Amino acid sequence: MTGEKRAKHQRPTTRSWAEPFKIKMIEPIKMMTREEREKSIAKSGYNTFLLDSEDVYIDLLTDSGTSAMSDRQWAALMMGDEAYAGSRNFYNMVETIQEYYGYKFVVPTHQGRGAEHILSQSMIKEGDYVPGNMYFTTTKFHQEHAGGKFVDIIIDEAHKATSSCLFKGNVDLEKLDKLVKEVGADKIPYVSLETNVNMAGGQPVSMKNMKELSEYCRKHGIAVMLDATRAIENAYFIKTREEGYADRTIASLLKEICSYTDGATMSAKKDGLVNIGGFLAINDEELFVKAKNMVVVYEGLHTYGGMAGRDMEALAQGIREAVDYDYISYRVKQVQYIGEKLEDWGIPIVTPVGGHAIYLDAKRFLPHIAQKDFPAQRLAAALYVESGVRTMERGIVSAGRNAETGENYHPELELVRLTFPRRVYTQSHCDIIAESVADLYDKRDEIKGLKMVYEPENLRFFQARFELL
Ligand code: PLI
Repeated sequence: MTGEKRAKHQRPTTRSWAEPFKIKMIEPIKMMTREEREKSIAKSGYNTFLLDSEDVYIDLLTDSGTSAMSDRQWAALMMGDEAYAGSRNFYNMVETIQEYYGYKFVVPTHQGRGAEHILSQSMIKEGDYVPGNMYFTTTKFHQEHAGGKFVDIIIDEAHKATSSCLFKGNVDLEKLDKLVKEVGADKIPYVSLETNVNMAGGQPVSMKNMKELSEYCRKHGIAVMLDATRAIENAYFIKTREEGYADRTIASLLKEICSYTDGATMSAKKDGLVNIGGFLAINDEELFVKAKNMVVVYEGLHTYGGMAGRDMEALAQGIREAVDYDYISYRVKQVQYIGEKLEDWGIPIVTPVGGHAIYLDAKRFLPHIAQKDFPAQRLAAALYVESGVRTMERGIVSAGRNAETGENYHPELELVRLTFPRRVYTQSHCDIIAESVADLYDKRDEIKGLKMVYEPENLRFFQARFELL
């Protein structure tokens, strides 16, 4: 062996991690040519949401509904009781949610935004304020649709792309207190608390912060509603980063997180390891009755809420698997693995790396493109052309417009999200992804901006179209 060859295969100083599962079934993927990808992205209006999935090599658009289910979950599908009313799968799902999340009542929904809709309509009145630790697109939409005004109360550190803060998802209690003093607690139906804050880069909230928030809100008679979509990933960060929690199980941490809140909306398509499903879980019986009345109008009967019996059974099993330490530590470490590579290679990403995704910092990746020319949108399209890797814009397009003034929001963070489906891609895929980003970084000066040529009224990032400048 030559010295050069040996250097390529240096023995690592720490033991490698590996996927805690083996592959039983495969789904072939294909790589198109660069020219084909150029045509495909132009046809899709430079919006990765509009690409056909068949034209994608490695799909990092989202971790939502894209998980691989286990053999036990597939077996659970066969136990589906597809009764219109009172399916045994519903009761099994409810018992599992009660056991692991600890809430008293459960209203099933087809996915997270179904739960957000019902919660917002049940609790928010015209003219209310809904403080939250950074907005999420659908969550804020439903809060505003119900007549509320979202107020960002996340710590300032969350809006910085690079930071050494280990809990960038934390609520700034002073910001909350200022709002309470300004508008009065009776104008605040609840604080919207998201775990592993998606738009901040998958950043966790500390247990200490949740406890303090809960104490503050209970004192002022304000409810705390959790977005539990990635609460299990948050629990992993508490275990590994926050003092005093290292010996705790993920399940017990999840239950403690929920204990500081009065209810939760959940997109089961993430932590829940299923392809569809969600729920609203609450402790207040009056609110439960109201939500149950509403679910039958918008989602389906209160014992399925838009899910098939088999989906509810798969979710019950998925929750049990998601709190397994070996699974969740692999899940987060896979993301960290790519993050470390990119950081080592000097590629600008959001740090610390979060739980479900790597976020490229488009402002530093493409400093020559002004925010009005959609640098992150352009970067996502360019990465697809470079490598067939599909990602998503999380910047000025996703932020949308101020509903009152019609002006574009200009978020501090202009990001491209590389989101990892759970249990889908291997470490070799991770290597390809990191190398693709690095190759594109070398060519960054050639990339120019975009102009928007079609803008839908709501949640524009899903369907907006662009042309090259
Ligand atoms: O996509 P839904 O309707 O099941 O869930 C909406 C939703 C609510 N909260 C949070 C934090 C989310 O991340 C979320 C959906 N996220 C998507 C689709 C994503 O790609 O991140």
